Amino acid sequence: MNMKEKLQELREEAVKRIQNSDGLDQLNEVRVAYLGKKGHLTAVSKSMKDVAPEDRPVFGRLVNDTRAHIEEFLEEAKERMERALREKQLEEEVIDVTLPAQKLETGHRHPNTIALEEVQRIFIGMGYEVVEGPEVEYDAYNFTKLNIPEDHPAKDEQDTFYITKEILLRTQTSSVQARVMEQRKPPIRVIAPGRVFRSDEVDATHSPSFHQIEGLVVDKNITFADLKGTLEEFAKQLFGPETRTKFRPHHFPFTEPSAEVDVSCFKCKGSGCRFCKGSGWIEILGCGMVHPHVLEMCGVDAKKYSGFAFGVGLERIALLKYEIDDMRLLYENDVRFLKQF
Ligand code: 2NL
Repeated sequence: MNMKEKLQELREEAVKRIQNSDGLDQLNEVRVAYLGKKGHLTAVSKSMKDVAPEDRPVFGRLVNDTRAHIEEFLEEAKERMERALREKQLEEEVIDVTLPAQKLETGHRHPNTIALEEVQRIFIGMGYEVVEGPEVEYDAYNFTKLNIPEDHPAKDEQDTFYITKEILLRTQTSSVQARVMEQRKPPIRVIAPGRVFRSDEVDATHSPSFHQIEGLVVDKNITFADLKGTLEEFAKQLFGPETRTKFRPHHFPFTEPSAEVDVSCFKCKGSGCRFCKGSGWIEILGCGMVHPHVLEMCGVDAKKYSGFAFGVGLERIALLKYEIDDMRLLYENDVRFLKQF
């Protein structure tokens, strides 16, 4: 067989194998077998030395033509296979835009949060600042500086979560206000919202962990009239403009005089209903003029300054405002419940 016939044969063989190739890997095998360093065509071109010098240009051209022809076929086959692969992929990855979308489950603000934001809005509007403090607190800030003596029943281990003799989970956010009085000079106008802890059994109106918002004003010439006007305005903004308030004398160790505040029932307007248990009044908070001894223990000159303070239960406000009859519902965080407010 002469060289020309040999090349012709190689070329036909290669084309046949290209046409029979199944996939890019097989195609590459053909390329290596014919065009590779140890391939058939390379072997043929190495036999150039056996060709008569005058025939070498013709032979050389023939080898190059054969190589080009095989390369062209390979390239064509490669493109065809890649196109087929892409088409198959596109077909498999079709997105049905008419399918219903996956629903995004969003949460809902907790009734406590809604009530807190409402109370904050009211007091910020009256020029108050919102302050926070630690939930793990010194006995000194939680009790001693607030005029709660060693033998006071509130300090009983039955009621309070002690960590050590001096450190406990705060039972009221007054501890934050005691810290504020120590750190700042009057005028002071703050509310302190936060979580408090008491060793209480869980029932419809009690929980070992709940939330309080306490307020404190200290300045020159602060009187009970300021306290009364402030809390009346608060009640009107929270429960509606026709709300009336009633201050009943009470006792707290940290205030003197002290009072509890009732608001006229916002359901029956005071005529008596199931909601206010027939009395026409609903108790909402405790308050009083800061005891001079408390001012002094917190570093405030009681001869120069006076102040008032108050405390409300956040859960109590949320239960009343949204007419929820069991506090435990507030802690279950069932989104079907939360979404109602
Ligand atoms: C309630 C009502 C109250 C205060 C909290 C307070 C804070 C300081 C000084 C004086 Cl730093 N008083 N807070 C005053 C009156 C009532 O809470 O029902 N508490 C059990």
